[in-house]
Amino acid sequence: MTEHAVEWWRHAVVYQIYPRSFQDSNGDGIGDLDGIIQRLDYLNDGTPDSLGVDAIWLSPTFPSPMADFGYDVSDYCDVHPDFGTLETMDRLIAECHRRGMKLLLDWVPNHTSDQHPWFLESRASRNNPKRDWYFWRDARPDGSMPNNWRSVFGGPAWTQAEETGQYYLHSFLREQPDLNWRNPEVERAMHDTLRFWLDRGVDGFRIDVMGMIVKHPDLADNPPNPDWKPGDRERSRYRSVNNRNYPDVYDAVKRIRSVFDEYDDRMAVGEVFGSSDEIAAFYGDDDEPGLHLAFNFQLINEMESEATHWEAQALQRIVQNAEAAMPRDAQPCYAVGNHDRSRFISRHNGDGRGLERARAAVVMQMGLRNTPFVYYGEEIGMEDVDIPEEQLKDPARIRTTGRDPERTPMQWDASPGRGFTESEPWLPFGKLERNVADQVDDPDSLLSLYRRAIHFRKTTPALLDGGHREIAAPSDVFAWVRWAQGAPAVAVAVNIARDPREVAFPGGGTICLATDRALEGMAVDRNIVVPPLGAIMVQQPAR
Ligand code: TEU
Ligand code: CA
Repeated sequence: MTEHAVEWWRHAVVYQIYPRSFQDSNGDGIGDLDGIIQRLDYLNDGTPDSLGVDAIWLSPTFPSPMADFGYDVSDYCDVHPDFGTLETMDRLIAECHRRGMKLLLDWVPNHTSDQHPWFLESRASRNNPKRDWYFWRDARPDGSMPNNWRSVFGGPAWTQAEETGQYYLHSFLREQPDLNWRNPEVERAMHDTLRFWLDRGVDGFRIDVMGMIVKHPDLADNPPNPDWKPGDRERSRYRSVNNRNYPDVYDAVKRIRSVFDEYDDRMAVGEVFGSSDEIAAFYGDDDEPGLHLAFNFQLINEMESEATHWEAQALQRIVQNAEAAMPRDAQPCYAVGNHDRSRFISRHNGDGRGLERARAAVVMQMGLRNTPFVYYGEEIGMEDVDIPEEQLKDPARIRTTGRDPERTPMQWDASPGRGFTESEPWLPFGKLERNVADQVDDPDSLLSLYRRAIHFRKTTPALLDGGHREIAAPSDVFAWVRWAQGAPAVAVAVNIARDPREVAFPGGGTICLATDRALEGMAVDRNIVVPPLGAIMVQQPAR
């Protein structure tokens, strides 16, 4: 135990809001900041009747032409008129703080919008003072693209501009030109955009594609991926060693961290990709800290494959690797859903039992040593919505339908506007029965399980600060124990099988949380049968 208070983000449960889809307050069919303010009591009213989350992360709220729904920023220091004004944001910050909640914004440092004044200047002429703020290159002598990098969204990462005939680099859409972080003026200007919000009282940021901001100094070609075969994703044709997690990126991350350290109690969580070791490196080292938290996407990525679909050995391996790679004092952060990925239930619904797996997943998420993030609507079991072709909005068709299915409006009740809007929503609604009003008073609902799980975590020292140790269990049960000095240990067992499984808890205890509420409060002697696809937590007597 350290003498100083534990940093808030170690104990927090963070709720991700996709602002367009949470609550519309002015009848234009688009969610906005005033709408979020109206719904804060749902998130945390200080009692166990509310969800009980400690912090909110808002996907981008800045002015943007919305080519990538806000991940194309045209002004880092203002609010998009669809969402409100700076004054509304100030009120949202104050309203969060009044309830003891933190507010995180979403910082997009890798690229701006092509409508950002910096880029408009940069593209105007070769000798423009902002020319070097982005990457401009001639075609190769044979007329081909400056290098072989591919856009994450498909196609080459280069587009030719009429003004000068040169190509500019965009790792995502052509409307999202990459900033040149090796230019100190860019770094300074971007650091200042963080200070702008930190000065206003924002508690931190989720940082978009953190690992791509610093590239190979000569933008060298990526080597071919020997495992790639025709039909695989185009972007994996080459190994992204020169534009993703390039070694110099970690120094830039440490300098970003130092901006956060100019303020008290702020937090940076990075969207990073790669192996457990690459993820761990974003936390910095003993000499210099990096990010406070870095997302680990392996629970999503690996569970997407049929072979490891909701599989105990895979879950165990991911957590084992993360625990082993983490630097001292670092806390993992497992992503289980976000605005880029299929909804959890839809990802695990091959046999129609996704909802049961979602119940087990929240017990797992709150039981693991990590800072849990909950994507809005997961707590009521929202699923991917099948959207007719002509209503699709996502320009990045990285899957056949893009990412619209997981971005549909929050369903507050069963009314025609679902309590979300008085008019037409910007994306269609999902299944009528998955809504807050229908679940809020039902003790067996998924929403009630989320509330119990979050509340139990909040009030249980072993879950907040305890270490992680695996325990022996049948091969299709993922089981571990969380333990802290002087506090009762908590053992967790997640049964992946569609049959009951018996698990031994040496020392026994009391079932304190279960996917099946009827089990809660039961004393455990030693062995307990965990229901099919179910999960339980057993609080053991203090040692
Ligand atoms: O995502 C980065 C990213 O690489 C993802 O797009 C991911 O590869 C893909 O969605 C997998 O399905 C971030 C944001 O989360 C995303 O919404 C943005 O579109 C992207 O950056 C560009 O800013
Ligand atoms: Ca609105």
